[in-house]
Amino acid sequence: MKIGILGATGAVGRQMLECIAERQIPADEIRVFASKRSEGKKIPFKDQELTVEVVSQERLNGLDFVLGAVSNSLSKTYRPMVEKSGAVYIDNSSAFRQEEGVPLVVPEINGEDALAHHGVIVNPNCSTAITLMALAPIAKLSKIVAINACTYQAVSGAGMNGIKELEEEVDALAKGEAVTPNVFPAQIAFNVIADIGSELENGYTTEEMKMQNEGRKILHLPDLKVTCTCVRVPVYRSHSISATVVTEDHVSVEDAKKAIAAFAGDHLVVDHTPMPLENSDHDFVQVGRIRQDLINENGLTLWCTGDQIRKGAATNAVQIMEYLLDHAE
Ligand code: A2P
Ligand code: 11C
Repeated sequence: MKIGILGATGAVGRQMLECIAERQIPADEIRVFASKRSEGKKIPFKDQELTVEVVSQERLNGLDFVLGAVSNSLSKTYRPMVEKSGAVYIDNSSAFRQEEGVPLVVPEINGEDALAHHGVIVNPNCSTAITLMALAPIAKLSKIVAINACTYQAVSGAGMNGIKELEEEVDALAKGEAVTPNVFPAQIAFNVIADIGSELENGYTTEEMKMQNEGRKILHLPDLKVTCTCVRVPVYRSHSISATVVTEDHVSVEDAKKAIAAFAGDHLVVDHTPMPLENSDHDFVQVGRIRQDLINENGLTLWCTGDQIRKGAATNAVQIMEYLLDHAE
């Protein structure tokens, strides 16, 4: 089996390689791709070193799976080449998430959707994936009608440059120097910024609307209503989400806890407040502070956190590949 990774030098691409090694995916060959700047660079993988290549049709040909960890525009450029190669493309960008016939998959929730693919399968937005891991078990008890969420998103959600910007700002401020934001719209060190994505006509941002648009597709709930505020926080890894979920029928806190604890995957209900530092670089999503909502009789409010580079991106993509391999005829 041969796997290619687009954007293998980036935050998500590197993590994909680690996940492939950790999960012992039986790969005979892995080809790693990045920009011209990185051509020839070596990336460690198990006991080998992989050499970074630039993307070409010839180098994609012969691959069985291509995992994408590049921007929307690059993903749009490379998709036809991957399709021509015959490989299944598992993309992490948001370019094709709403396209009819392209499954949008969190394997624990709607893995079977992946089997209906026509060559392209996509990973959800990271906050959406983490939130839905916490809420999907509740959907088994009663239909979810609405979600009200506020996210606390780590800087690595913006890639390697996001991590670098926070590091550099903390360093500069400690020395009393001024900072000039570049990746984020304002200084992120010692600050929070409720501005992720670009603003739409309804006043919400593209990032905020993903929770509704992608939630509808993954949960198969076309009428799901979501109000979301996305906030960048000075955390390196792991997104946190405060969510209120409104169900058709009343679900008790006890029943919700039991359903979450019984849910597939390395899911964890904790009796303390989960924190990003606890699950940074882990695959599990933590859920805590599950309580009766005080506004909605049929509402539950909870707090969940998970590593968005892993479960929100790389691990999820590798799990989709595993799911296809496990269900291959
Ligand atoms: P490079 O390291 O050579 O710039 P991140 O989101 O963490 O910044 O990662 C983005 C990824 O996309 C990196 O691996 C980056 O490679 C890769 N990339 C950027 N431009 C291209 C390109 N033209 N072709 C393929 N990969 C690219
Ligand atoms: C962030 N969640 O933290 C974004 C990055 O829909 O895949 C990923 C955007 C997406 O900035």
